[in-house]
Amino acid sequence: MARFEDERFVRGEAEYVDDLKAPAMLHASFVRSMTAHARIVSIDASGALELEGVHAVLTGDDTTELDDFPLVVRTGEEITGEIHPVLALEAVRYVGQPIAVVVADTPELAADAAELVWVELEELPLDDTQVVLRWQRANGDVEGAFARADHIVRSHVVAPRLIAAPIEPRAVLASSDGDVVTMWLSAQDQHRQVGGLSKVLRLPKEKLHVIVPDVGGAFGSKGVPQAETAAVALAAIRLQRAVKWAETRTESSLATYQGRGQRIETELAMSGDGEILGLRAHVEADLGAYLYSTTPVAPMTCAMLLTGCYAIPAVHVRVTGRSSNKVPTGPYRGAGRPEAALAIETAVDTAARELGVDAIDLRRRNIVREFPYENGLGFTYDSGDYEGALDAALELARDIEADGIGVALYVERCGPGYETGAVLLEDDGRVVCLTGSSPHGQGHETTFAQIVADELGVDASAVEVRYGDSFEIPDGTGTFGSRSVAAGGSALLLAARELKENPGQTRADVKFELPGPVFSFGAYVAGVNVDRETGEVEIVKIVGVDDCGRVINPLLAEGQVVGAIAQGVGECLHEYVGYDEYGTPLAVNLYDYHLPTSQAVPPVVTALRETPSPLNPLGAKGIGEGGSIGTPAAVANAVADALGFHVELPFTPSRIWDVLHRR
Ligand code: MCN
Repeated sequence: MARFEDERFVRGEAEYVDDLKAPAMLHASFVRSMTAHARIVSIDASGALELEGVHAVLTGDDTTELDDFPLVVRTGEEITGEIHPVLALEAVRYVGQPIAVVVADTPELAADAAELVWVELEELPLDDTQVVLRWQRANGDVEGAFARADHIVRSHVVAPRLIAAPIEPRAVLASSDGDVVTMWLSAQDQHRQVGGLSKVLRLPKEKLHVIVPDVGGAFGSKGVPQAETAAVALAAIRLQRAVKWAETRTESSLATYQGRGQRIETELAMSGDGEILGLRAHVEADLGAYLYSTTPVAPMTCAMLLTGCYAIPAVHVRVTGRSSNKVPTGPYRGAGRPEAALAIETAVDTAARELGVDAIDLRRRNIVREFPYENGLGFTYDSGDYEGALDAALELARDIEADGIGVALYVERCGPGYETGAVLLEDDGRVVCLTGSSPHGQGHETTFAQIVADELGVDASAVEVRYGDSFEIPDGTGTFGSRSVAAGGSALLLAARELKENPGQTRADVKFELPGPVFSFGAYVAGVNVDRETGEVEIVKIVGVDDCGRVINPLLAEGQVVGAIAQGVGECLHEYVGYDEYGTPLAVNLYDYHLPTSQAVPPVVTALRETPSPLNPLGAKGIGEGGSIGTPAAVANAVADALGFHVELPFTPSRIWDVLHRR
């Protein structure tokens, strides 16, 4: 079934935040730091305020009454980093950090006035890197495994910082009627925005109304509130006028939290016949200048998934997160899972090469076959058929002819947590669903309608799916971690079931809690040709076999896989944010930062397999991230197969050429 929502999108009838207008609306523009580290000596806004039509310039001094953004802290984490300030107080610590917000009659005037705000900065040398996050976990007899090992295989991988680059950058419209603050946000969902902003603004949740209209993509980057969102809300409260801010592409590149930024070292203790006896690993993450709520999440998720699809009895992993004079990192499609797959799959291929055994055989020798399986790092894999996925991928990849062929397995954590769902039977025969999970490209309106329609035995077109309004749907979790179908879909299924079983009842509300995360998985194969004269890597073909339990909509699920593979291709071939010695980012727009075009994306062959999850009534797991997890690991192994050694991502011509010439 094709997506219902697409008609609205292709006709240009979608309503994004920047399409919205409020009475007497003003516009905001930010004054940002042009240096990576400096002390703020003085800020003179008089020139800006003299312009007719400029209503206010707010600086750090106006934010002293605000609270901090909340922080997500997991068991055992030691976090000491500084929370991101709404507007810089005494210092700036990365290029792009918001210093002041100018509010004016038009966006153009606000931008012009922002240039008249005179900020005197005393430049400072880059900060010494500080450890701001520490975590470790050990399981089994690690010392013994390494003492017994016939070979110790060492490898490392780098996952460079990435820009999420959704088609629609961030956007905020805030207004206040003196009692309730209403905010329309381009965000992944309303609940985490309400949670974060109500704390920062010190507002009770019932005084903060968040509405998420149509959203043009996020890829993880609009999950939690960021400084600009709070600053625009503050301006609206101060002025008692509606204020809108729509981010430019350059701001999106500079100041939206970035993804990845990890380096992972692994050591495998191997027996002579190819058994993995133990794993030691160290995840080092560049977290940036400050912490946003979810900044520590990706390196933690990476660490806990480092055993991948393999039964490794003894494991010791450590996480060290460091500060830097860069914009903070945060979740980006995969959020730790691609890094983990890249690390363990590189390690396994390196082991095969060093031991002189076949890399597929080595995988089969160590693959997890019994479920549920506890991976020793705190995760229990609910169900799986890893070898079945591997066999299917190899079968589909048989015709690949290329200089190098790489294989990768992945396991993905989806969820856990709860989601809300309500189903209402209207007098006119329509069925209305309310879900706490709000889409930004995934196609919830179609998928959730299908789930409810199937259960009630009505046509899916009779089902309306509503989401994104914190007053209409006050409780919920949101869209991230490929959790929406497993958690939100299950809530709606159970609500529909309740209505079906109770004639006369017209509304059912369900809060469904996943008893634990569900673990999707897959097997990827990539073929690459490497031009040794130019260093150019051409991806010939990618095969992706993904298993997300029961599939609700194969067309949409496949769309998720293909989109995520394209994103993975970008990560492999061109995407990274470099910084110069002064901490200046070298990619600030889509001319410098190369997203994959249709020319870079090779033929993709996908197949969906279904191993149901026992943890929810749909038997579903997530598919939103799989392609971005399997692709970099498979392509990295293909490049290594072609060259005979591993190279760090991204495989740009200059890097490959350089490596070949140095060798
Ligand atoms: N689906 C299905 N059967 C399943 C699981 C999923 O048919 N068992 C289909 C459904 O159509 C569902 C879609 O796949 O709408 C995604 O569902 P799910 O895997 O539950 O993931 P979420 O809806 O929670 O989406 C989050 C995920 C993440 S984490 C990122 S990042 C991401 C992604 O989705 N960002 C995206 N996909 C994106 N797609 C678009 N277009 N834009 C983004 O920003």
